[in-house]
Amino acid sequence: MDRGAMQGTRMLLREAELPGTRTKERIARDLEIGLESAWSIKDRTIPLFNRVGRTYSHSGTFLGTRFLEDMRELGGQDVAIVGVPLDTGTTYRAGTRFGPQAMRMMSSGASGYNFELGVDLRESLTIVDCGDVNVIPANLEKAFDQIDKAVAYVHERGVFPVILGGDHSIGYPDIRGLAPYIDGNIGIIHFDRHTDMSESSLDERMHGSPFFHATNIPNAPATNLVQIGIGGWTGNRGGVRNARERGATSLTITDIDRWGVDRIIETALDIAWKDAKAVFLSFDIDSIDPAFAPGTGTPESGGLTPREALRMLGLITKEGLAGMEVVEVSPPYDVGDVTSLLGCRVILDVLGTLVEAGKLGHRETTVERESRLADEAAKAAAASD
Ligand SMILES: [Mn+2]
Repeated sequence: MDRGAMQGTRMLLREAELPGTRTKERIARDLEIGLESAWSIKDRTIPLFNRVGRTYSHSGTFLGTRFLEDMRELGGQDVAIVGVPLDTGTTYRAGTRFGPQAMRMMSSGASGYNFELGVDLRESLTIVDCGDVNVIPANLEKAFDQIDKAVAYVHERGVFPVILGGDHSIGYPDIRGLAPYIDGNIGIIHFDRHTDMSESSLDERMHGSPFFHATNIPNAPATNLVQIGIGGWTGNRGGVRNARERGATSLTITDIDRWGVDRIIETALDIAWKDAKAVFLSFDIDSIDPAFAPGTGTPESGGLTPREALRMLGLITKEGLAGMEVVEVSPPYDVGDVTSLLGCRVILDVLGTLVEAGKLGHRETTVERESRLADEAAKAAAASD
């Protein structure tokens, strides 16, 4: 057979004849608006933020907010949604790379208004969705560099980050990106069934390691780390030893049952805020009982109920936060999207509480409301004349 007569041979040659101009232009544009990657990324055509669109376009943006295509425009908004579609830090069941997209999709059912809080997020906050960080799934350290740089950029621009995970390994770069912007110590309030404080798992810094490495950061001491919901049969003794030796605080479900939510959170806040300038919230969805949140990689029975967790979040958030992450939502294991829905609920409740407590965005004061109503009445009167 003549090799040249084969379509395969002809098409190998044809590819070289196809133009690449538009592709080159798109890459150049994406780099400009998606910003330069971290130093460790060898392929310099990969931008820091994924601009291609494939990660969010199937699911829409979080709460239908504006997609901030040009990251140079970040600044002046209240909240930046940042997706981190990573699951190669999992040690058991993967799938959390689909977490950001699933939470964005489930957020589309929310109006932004909450009856119990009396808050309308769309009126009080300017939220932008920054799309996803370009993570490097085959190299967690490079992924951490990307996440750290992306999160640092959001803090540098003075915007409150809401990080959609992703497995819990991202907790380390999320805090590493925040630490330089806090003029003092950072407290961490961490909901989880696991301490996530092993130095490594399977020889790498995986999703069981974020708080070992985060608390090595000089202004994020373990003495300001409070872990809520620890227990069950999937934990790791190395992590427990590190938590003990470093002086982290563990609170169990039994503690919550015995002392009650209000007293437990009072204690948690005292410890997290002791001589600290800011508190970061790390919410692992596996802290919730798998009856309510089955879509996660390392489920552990006997966890928190959503009502307990939401009440605790309300009390914690009232004191203010410097950023938050929701991690370990794993849609392939989910049932009826209930886990993604709960992940969204956690975010919405935190944002609503921050607004209600006057810690973020703008809540209309009584004086402002009266003057707005007077303005509106005057306009209506003028229109009817
Ligand atoms: Mn965790």
